[in-house]
Amino acid sequence: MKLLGYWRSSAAYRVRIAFNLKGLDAKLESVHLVKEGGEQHLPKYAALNPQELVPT
Ligand SMILES: N[C@@H](CCC(=O)N[C@@H](CS)C(=O)NCC(=O)O)C(=O)O
Repeated sequence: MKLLGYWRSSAAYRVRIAFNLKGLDAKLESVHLVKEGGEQHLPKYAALNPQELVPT
């Protein structure tokens, strides 16, 4: 399982807390929300999450 998020994202942080409580292991991948206008708006990411928000 993969979790795409950003270290400053409270929404992604809440998912990491839930995964820990459930004992689930996820590979974390960073989506930089600021760099180059936000990697969440890149077509590659938008294809995974059309809301263009983290986490996915
Ligand atoms: N309701 C959404 C909220 C997600 C959300 O707001 N994520 C913020 C970071 S905490 C985000 O991706 N912001 C990027 C942007 O607004 O472009 C969820 O819980 O998944």
